[in-house]
Amino acid sequence: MKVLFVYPDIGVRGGARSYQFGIGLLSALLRTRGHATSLYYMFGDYNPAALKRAVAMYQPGLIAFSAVSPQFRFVKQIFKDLAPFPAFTILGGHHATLAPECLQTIEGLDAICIGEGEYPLLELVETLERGGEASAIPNLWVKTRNQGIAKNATRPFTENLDTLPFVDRELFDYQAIINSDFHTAQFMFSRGCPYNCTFCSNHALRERQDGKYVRFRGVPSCLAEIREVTGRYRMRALYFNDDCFTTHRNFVDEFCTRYSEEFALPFAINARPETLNDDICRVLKAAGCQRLSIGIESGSESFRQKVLGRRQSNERIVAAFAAARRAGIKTKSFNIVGFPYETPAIFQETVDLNERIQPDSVIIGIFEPYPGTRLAEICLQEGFLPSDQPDAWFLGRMDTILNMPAFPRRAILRCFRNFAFNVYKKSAPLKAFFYKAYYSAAGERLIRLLAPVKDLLRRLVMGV
Ligand code: B12
Ligand code: SF4
Repeated sequence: MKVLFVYPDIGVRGGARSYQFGIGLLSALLRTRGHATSLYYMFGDYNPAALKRAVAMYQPGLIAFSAVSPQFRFVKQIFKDLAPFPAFTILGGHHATLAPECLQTIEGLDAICIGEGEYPLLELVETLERGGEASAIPNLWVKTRNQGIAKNATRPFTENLDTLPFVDRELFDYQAIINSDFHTAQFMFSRGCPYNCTFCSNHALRERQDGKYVRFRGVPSCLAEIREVTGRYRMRALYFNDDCFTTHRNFVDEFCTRYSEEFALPFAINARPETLNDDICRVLKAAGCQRLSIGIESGSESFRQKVLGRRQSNERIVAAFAAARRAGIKTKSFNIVGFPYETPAIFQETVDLNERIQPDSVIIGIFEPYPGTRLAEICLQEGFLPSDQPDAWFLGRMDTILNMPAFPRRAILRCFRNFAFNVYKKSAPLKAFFYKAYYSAAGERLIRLLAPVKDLLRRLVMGV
């Protein structure tokens, strides 16, 4: 059967193209079973006419949408503008998994998939191909002829990730993605995260299926994929986009030893502070790790523990950044402003902690309530949200939808715009001014204008 994937990536800050690992895996598995796949990547602006042409030209037997919550409203719009489609339609990804009731809100959408989609999608394709009934496939919610919805239970998480094929990068214009992302190729070697931060989707995803949630691929499989990708595309660096690459020390040791025997490309990873010390940083550096992205999220120890579910002291965070610096690895901190119950005074502690640590670069976003998360529930209970319909909750992490008298919108925006400037204004005024422009109201236009020299700017500001 011919399957057309649709990946909306509309209006996302920065204008870089992105790769979607979920679609990459689904496509790879379908292809190994002899099915044909194609992709309509809706990048930049919303353009339904071009999708209509793509459907007419490709004539798929199945149209498979993938969307995170902030992109769901575009999927809805696509159906308003183009339905009925001449094929069975299904939506998967984080939004369908965490807010499955969304199926009812789209006329013309036939089904949604909850959780990992490889085997549910394969089963759907094979069922449709032989003219069978799709309503009993585990993980799928399917609209029935009598206006009802068949809600099937989920199967367990795929236990051994090595049994899955490598992601299909050919489906996307993968070289263009590398080029637009600082000449970096991205990989994911694991699924799940052992922590339970209340603002992140992980704790909600873990509850959607049974079985082991945190899984890593074996090192030989990771290296084989790197070998294949570096052999096929041009790049200057790699980014291992796992939620926490350093979750298992054994994995890090084995990976680093074998990676450095074979590859010379620098790489970057994400890590939790409590997994970092001098020893692991030395191992990472020796293998080529050039940057560590570490979540601080909030600089207030008590707020982090009580509201965000992150039990770690400020001293542990400071020690993690210091260990990376001693090893010669650049650092980047992730921060959020506008959490429920946050106040300007609590946020000031985030500025203070970053000022003390002086990461090589910082990034900040405005809190968004992702469906199914504890913090989204709290926002609803406390009346911080204007409606209970998630479609309206997302503003690209650059504005807030929350109505909190103790931290009004204008104050949140001010904190967001000035955060990085305040972190660096004493230690690195030039960097501080660059960040001021980057996070200003005109920042998005500036980013696009400076796109041709963004590599140079990144080296100047971040050192990598
Ligand atoms: C890598 C990543 C990115 C990358 C790649 C984008 C992408 N869409 O994958 C980049 C950096 C570009 C990115 C950007 C954004 N991201 Co992001 N990202 C991640 C991350 C770390 C991993 C996702 C991943 O690759 N997982 C592995 C793959 C294999 O799993 P998967 O994508 O979920 O796909 C599986 C299933 O969902 C399902 N499935 C998926 N699609 C479909 C379709 C069909 C038809 C079927 C049947 C099944 C199916 O089957 C797949 C295979 O099992 C997650 C956190 C996490 N650990 O999940 C956040 C996450 C997905 N991102 C998130 C967000 C909010 C964003 C942004 C909106 C942020 C922003 N404002 O800029 C953008 C949106 C970009 C976009 N258009 O999608 C949120 C989404 C929350 C939510 N409820 O929707 C997450 C969960 C992080 C969080 N805060 O909790 N992201
Ligand atoms: S450590 Fe990061 S990825 Fe893991 S649950 Fe917390 S925010 Fe999510």
